[in-house]
Parts: sequence; structure tokens; C-alpha cells
Amino acid sequence: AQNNASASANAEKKAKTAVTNNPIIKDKYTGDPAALVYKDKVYLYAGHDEAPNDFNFYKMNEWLVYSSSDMVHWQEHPVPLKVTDFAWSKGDAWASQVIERNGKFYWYVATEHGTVNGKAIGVAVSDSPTGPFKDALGKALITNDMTTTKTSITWDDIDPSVIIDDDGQAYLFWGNTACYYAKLKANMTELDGPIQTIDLPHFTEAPWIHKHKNWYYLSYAYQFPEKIAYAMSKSINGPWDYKGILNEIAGNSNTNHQSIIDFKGKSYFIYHNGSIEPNGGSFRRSVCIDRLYYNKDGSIKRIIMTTE
Ligand code: FUB
Repeated sequence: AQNNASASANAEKKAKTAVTNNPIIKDKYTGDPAALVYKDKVYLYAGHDEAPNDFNFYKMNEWLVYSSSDMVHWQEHPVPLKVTDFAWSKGDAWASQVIERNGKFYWYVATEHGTVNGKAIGVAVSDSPTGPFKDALGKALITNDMTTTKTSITWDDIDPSVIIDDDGQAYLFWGNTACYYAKLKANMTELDGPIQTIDLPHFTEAPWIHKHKNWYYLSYAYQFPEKIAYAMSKSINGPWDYKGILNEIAGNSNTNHQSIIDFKGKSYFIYHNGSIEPNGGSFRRSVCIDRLYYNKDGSIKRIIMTTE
């Protein structure tokens, strides 16, 4: 009995260590994290990197959701959304973000459009943060032909990030090469005005919009391989003041993709790297979490990446 007790204490210690260490999810490859704080939990949404070890491009067919009350122990929920849930998509579960409005959860995703050339942004809706989600529109919200005057690439309509400002106005930010934003109507499924472009140094992709105290922050993937940089503004409409690099290239992955939240009095930087050996890398990524600290003037200290 003594042996059993110490074996089970050891197993518990190991399990605790396992869930604490970065990357936080070890049994699957996960990329493009987007966290939602809702009530007393954090919901973490990510794309499922399914590329076999000898396949050097993205293979992503579904999005995943995890929840936690302490940022340490994560519970995986049944797969809440797949590319096949969008009848108009022909594949690719690229980056996404979920937001709550009036008890409904809206999930903005980037995926390949079946008939309009290139990537598009769709929105799915659910009554629960863990789904199941269903296509809210039956068509894409943003398609490549809506932004062709700004860039000639077909993958510029990716990486949606969404915010509801204090006055209730919602905004969608997104982009690759060009950083776009537009107002959303209160129904969260229609644009409410023109698509505008924001000038940011070396903007590659992955905009993340958030507010902390009196400042708006627009962080994004910078250059390639990607670091994360950020800009600050007193207004969501800018002007944006570029503040520099927030996170270095995150080991062994050409892309980096961040989500920034406050939860129970602490701030967190959630991102991905390619750290699971021996096959982790740009197409087999893993979500990590580190603490984020603000300076008194609102600027953000550089992220110290840890394996803890
Ligand atoms: O996961 C596919 C793409 O890689 C995302 O849309 C980008 O942000 C990059 O992380």
C-alpha cells in the first residue's frame, strides 16, 4: 500500500509538471492560439496542425478548444469546429478568434474559399464557448475580391482578430502583408463601413487587437521568420505608435502567432513554437504561455520565453 501511495504521488507530481511546462499541449500539435476570457475561465482556441512528419506545409482541417481556470491545467473539449462546417470552404483551418456578445460566441476563422480565389474569413456561432459552432452566414464574411485593390496576393484575408470597444462598437482586424480593419454591426456578422488599412513597420500577419487600461494595443507578426512586434494608440482608429519587438522568433517555427489576455489579475502572452522534438517545426507547432508585464507608461516589457 505504501508503494502504491508513493507511486500514485509520483504520478500526480509528474502529471502536474507535465501540464505546467511549455508547450502546454503535448499530445497534439496546435498553432495560432486565441484565448477568450469568459466568466472565471479561459477558453483557448487553436488550429490543429496535422501535417505528417515528412510533409512540409500546413495540413489543418479542424480547430480545437481547451479551457482552464488557472492557466496551468487545461481540459480539451470535443472538436467544436471543422472546415467542413463551412460549406463554401475547400479546406485549411487557419488562424481564428472567438468573442462573446450577448451570450453568443462568434468564431472568426480564416480558410480557403471554394469558389473565390484565395483565403477568406468566415464566422461561426454557438451558445457555448465550447460549441458546437455552426456557420453563421452560409457564406464568407470577407473574400479576397473585397481587398484586391490593396494587395495582389490571394492570402491577405487571414488571421482575424476581433474586439468590442467600451462603447459597444465591434471591430475586425485581419491581414497578411496589409493590415486591415473594419467596423462590425452589432449582429457581428456584417461589416459596418469601409475596409481600412493600417501602416505598421514590417507587418507580415497575425494582428491581435486588445485593450489594457487606457491603451489599445495592436500586436502582429513582424518580418519572416516572424518575431512579434506591437504598436499602441489612445484610439482604436489610431494613429498607431510603433513600440518595437515584443517576442523573438519562437524556436523552430517560421511563424509566430500571439494572443494577449488579462486573467485573474495577471497578463499572459500565448503563442506557438515548434518545440516538440523530434518532429516539431513550422508545420507541427505547439502552443506556449508566458507572463506578460506592462511598464508604468503602458508599454510592454519583452517577453521572456520559458519552458516552464
Ligand atoms: O496557421 C496558418 C497560418 O500560419 C496562420 O494563419 C498564420 O498566422 C501563421 O501562423
